[in-house]
Order: sequence, then structure tokens, then C-alpha cells
Amino acid sequence: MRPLLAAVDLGASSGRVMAASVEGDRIDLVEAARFPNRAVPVHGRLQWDALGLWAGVLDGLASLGEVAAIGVDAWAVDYGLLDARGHLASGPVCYRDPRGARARDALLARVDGTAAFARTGIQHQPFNTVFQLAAEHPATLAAADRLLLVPDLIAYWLSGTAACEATNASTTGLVDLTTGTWDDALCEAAGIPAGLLGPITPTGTVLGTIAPEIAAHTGLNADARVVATASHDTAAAVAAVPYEGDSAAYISSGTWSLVGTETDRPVTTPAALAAGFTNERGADGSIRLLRNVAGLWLLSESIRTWTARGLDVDLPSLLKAAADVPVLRSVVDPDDPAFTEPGDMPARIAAHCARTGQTPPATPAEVAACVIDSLALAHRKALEALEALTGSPVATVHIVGGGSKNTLLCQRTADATGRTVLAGPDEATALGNALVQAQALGLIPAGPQARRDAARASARPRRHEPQGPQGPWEKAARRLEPSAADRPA
Ligand code: ADP
Ligand code: LRH
Repeated sequence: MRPLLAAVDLGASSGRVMAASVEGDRIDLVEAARFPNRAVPVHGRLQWDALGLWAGVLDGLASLGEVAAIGVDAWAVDYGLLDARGHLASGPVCYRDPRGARARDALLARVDGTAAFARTGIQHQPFNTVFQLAAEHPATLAAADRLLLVPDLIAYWLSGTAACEATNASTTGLVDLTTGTWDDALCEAAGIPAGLLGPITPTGTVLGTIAPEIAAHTGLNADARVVATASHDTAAAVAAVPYEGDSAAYISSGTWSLVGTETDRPVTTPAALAAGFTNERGADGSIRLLRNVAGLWLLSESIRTWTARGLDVDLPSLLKAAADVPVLRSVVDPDDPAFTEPGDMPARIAAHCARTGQTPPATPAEVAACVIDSLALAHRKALEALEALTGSPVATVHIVGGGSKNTLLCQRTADATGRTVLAGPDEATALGNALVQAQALGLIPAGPQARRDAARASARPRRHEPQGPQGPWEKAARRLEPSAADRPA
């Protein structure tokens, strides 16, 4: 019988349990369960429904019968706090909550941000764990025994073992890149009590078997192991990029567009800091040099806004209609902080267009076209900055994740960047999660090369060749230059 692995992948827009069967050097994925995810306001804070996600995970696992192992990945930076008896004392607050931005400004007024970036490699995003922790009431932290990042929390509930997996730990902004351990000076500056952050667990560690109560509840075999896979979803996705050669970059496209490459050495120069690049840990300790672009969040939040108003919008029809809107009709900077929080996205997009002297999109199709062209343009800008930072030209771009199913986005990214785009796998995160588990169990050989070979054997990317001239994209980028906002409409 083919060994079966459960890849639990929690994204900002949905959670899923994927059944991954290992056949030689290939992994086949089947979706066992999918459940929606979103953050909701609770008493002045924007929170995730951790228990709802947990229920979805348990239901998904219960449908599998027997598995060799389970691995959990999720979005980065957010965490729960455990009390001294190991119970959840404080559930995860969403990274879109504005508390982080305020705390960042306060902390960076006291700490040298350039020096901190040189040590941690992590861009000063308002949502970094370090800033979220600095925003906590000291009494909340004093009462907490242990912090667990979201995937570590789910793995803890499954296995009873509290770990702090390395790829996701790197996103906290608290890990020293050179030593791979917590940066004590930063922890102290942010008011983080000693001991709140446990030791960092190497990626691929077998944490143990599932807890007996979980075996009883799900009907799973009691000897199913829980593996600390690459628990940062982006690290898992990057671990599954089906590279065909060198000089390739990736875009992990979902709620966010993570645009980057894998490098041996971090790039922590002031130029990297200014260009918005970050250095996160890869599955094998490599560096993921990437930029966060605010992704398909702009589209999913627009769809949520229309649906709440009673409009019947389905994604395939919307994308079909968006393809008929003239190319580059309007564009926005997806990273404008005005788009960060939940709320009326089409209105914010229209306001941004008006402010930059463009005709605001009026119909859902025009909004969708605006988002797609804006992302393609932002992908172009990020790739140009990446080439400048590394000095290595990028010939091919792999788009993986849910956004790789968006053929319009993939084609426009090829057109905007003038590069070949290879689209898929759409479930790269679950594939990377399963590949790391398979290596931990010795089902496929160890090391990055064997994993890449297995990723390539498991995926069949779709090719998009660039069409049309670059000129219109260069011109559109100029619409978003700072002076454009001052021009009369
Ligand atoms: P996350 O893990 O951040 O929740 P995903 O990788 O699941 O993100 O990607 C979700 C996005 O993928 C959705 O917001 C949607 O725009 C896009 N997507 C999902 N299914 C399709 C589809 N069939 N066609 C086009 N786009 C899709
Ligand atoms: C993507 C992601 C990304 C982080 C963001 C908070 O899901 O993990 O890598 O920067 O969420």
C-alpha cells in the first residue's frame, strides 16, 4: 500500500486537509476537506477562529482512516498564548489588526531598525510577531507560559508536543540569522519575558505520535506521527517549486504574492531594507529572499464586499469578464496600507485610482481587471528589484499557489515582466508540506536536490509566454509614482 501523509494547510482564505500518497519519488494530492477561514472583530481586536480551524482539521483527519504522518503549515507571524497548564489563554489575533503598526513605530523609535534588519534579515512589516508582542499588555505576557505560532499550536493540540519550527520562527523578526536562535536584545526591547519563546525545532523533526484522545476522536491509527514540517506556508510552497533550471524566481500567489528567490546567503543591506525585501528561512536552512506583495486579498475582499451587498459574484465568471476589460485601464499600488484592513475594498480601490488621476473602476469586472493588472505590475517591480539586489538575472518565473489557477493573472504577469511564467502547482504549499514529511520519514531521499526532483515529478506546470510590448507597463508604473498623487484628475 502507498504510504499516506496528511498535509494540513491553513491559509488566510481557507484551510484544507490534503491526503498525500507517496509513489516512488512522486506525491499525489487529493483534497480530503476544505473549510473557509477569515478574521472577525472581537472586542476591539481582529481575531482568527482558532477553534473553528481546529474543528475543520479534526473533521478532515477523521475522513482519512490511516496515515503514516501529519504535518501542519499555516500563514506566518500570528500566535496563541498558553497558560501554565498548557491551555489556550489568548487566541491568535490577525496580522491585519492595526495594533502592530503602532507598536512598530514605537519600538523602532527605541531600537536601531537597520541594525535589527542586519541581524534578523526580516523586513519591518507591521504584523511581525515582534511588533504584535510589543503591542500586548505586559500583564497578558506575564500570565502566559508559552507562545506557539499558529501551525505549532495545531501540531501541539495533535501531538501534545510544543515546538517552535524553524521556518516559521524566522518570520517573527526575533531570530538571529547567524546563530539561528532568539535575539535576546530584541526580545528584551520588545518586553518579551524570557522563556515565552521555546527552543527552535529543526524543520523535519518528528514530534511524536498523535495524542490518544485525538486517535480516539478521529479514528486515526494511534501510531500516526506528527512531523514539524516546513510550517510557514510560504516555506512549504517554495519547497515544492518545480524548478526546471537556474535563474528562476517564484511567486507564491494566494492572499499574498510572495516574490523571491532562494539564496545561500542573506541580503541584509540598507538597499534590501529600502526595497522591502526580507530573508526568511527555507526548509533546508537556505534563505528565501522575497518581497511581500499584497496579493489576491484585494480581489477576495472585493468579492466579500459585493457578496455582503447581495451581489451574486462567482470567481470564474468574474475573471472571464475581467479579461474583456482593456488592459491597464487602471492600476493601484497593492501595498498601499489603505488596503490592509478588511472593509469595502472596491471603494478603496476607486479612491486610490481617483487620487492618482485615473478613471476609477466602476463594475466588478473593472475592479477585478484593475487588481490583476496591478498585481502583474507589482510582480514586475519586485522582480526588477530582486535582480538589482542579487545581481542575477531572472529568466523564468514560477507562479504557485491558488493564484496559479488564475490564467489571466499568470498571462499578465508574463506580459508585464517579459518573462516565461510556469504556473502550478496550485497546492504547492500542501505538496511542500508533504515532501518535507516524506523526507523526515525516509520515504524520499534527504536534501534539497532530491526534494526538487520529487517536486518536479509531482507537478505539471502550465506555460505562459510573454506577449506584447513592455512600453505600456513601464508607462502604467509611472502612474503610481509619488508625484502622480499630486496631479489633478
Ligand atoms: P491562501 O493560502 O493565502 O488562503 P490560496 O493559495 O488558497 O491562498 O489562494 C487563494 C486564491 O486563489 C483565491 O483568493 C483566489 O483568488 C485564487 N483561486 C482559487 N481558486 C481559483 C480558481 N479556480 N480560479 C482562479 N483563481 C482561483
Ligand atoms: C502567506 C504568509 C506570508 C506572510 C503572511 C503573514 O500566507 O505566510 O508569507 O508574510 O502570510
